[in-house]
Amino acid sequence: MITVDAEPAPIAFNPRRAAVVIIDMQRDFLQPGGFGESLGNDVSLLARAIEPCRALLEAARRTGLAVIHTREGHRPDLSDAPPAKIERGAPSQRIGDAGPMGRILVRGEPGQDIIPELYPRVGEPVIDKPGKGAFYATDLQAVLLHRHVDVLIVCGVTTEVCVHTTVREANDRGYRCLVPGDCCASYFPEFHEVALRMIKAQGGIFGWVTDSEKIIAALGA
Ligand code: C5J
Repeated sequence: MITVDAEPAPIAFNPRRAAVVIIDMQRDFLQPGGFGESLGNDVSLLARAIEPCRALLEAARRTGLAVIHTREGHRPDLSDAPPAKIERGAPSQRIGDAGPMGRILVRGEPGQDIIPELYPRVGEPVIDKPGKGAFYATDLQAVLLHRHVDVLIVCGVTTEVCVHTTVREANDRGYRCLVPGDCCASYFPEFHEVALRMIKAQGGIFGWVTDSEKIIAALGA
């Protein structure tokens, strides 16, 4: 067992039953010319999460913690992309349109892949998800079940969208979620702050919040 200093309280768990889940650290969200920028966002705001995620990923790999990556994206024929999602907002380019990194948010395109700094290693599951939550229309729950995982360390982007949705989905399924705030980022810094506060409020209504250094220290990495 290890204990991680967190809010609203320290959390103790067996690291053999924990997984680091890295949400959507994709070019489409973090680099110019992708989905994030097409929605009018300053994608440079997400870069702050890369180095803490890299350090945590390295510690997890070194200590044998399970690592799972997710990617938001759709089938090339867009048959799994709800028209309401494609039509939403006033983006300069829509899902499926050709951009400088390939078709926006389409599986198999360079833009939909994970940034090189955090690229998955062989044996680390990559969950392709059509929605914001990593459980919706994916086999994530089966992957966790077969690895006997009951604690999720949830990192990635964006804090209030795909990280939050996944934490909520996981919480309802009985997983304990620990969120290192420095491993998450948002195009809206105020949403990032409030999203973290929402997780740990009311005695940890959705989970626990900490930072990467505290997890790395507890792992003894
Ligand atoms: C968004 C995500 N923000 N990965 N996706 O559309 O948070």
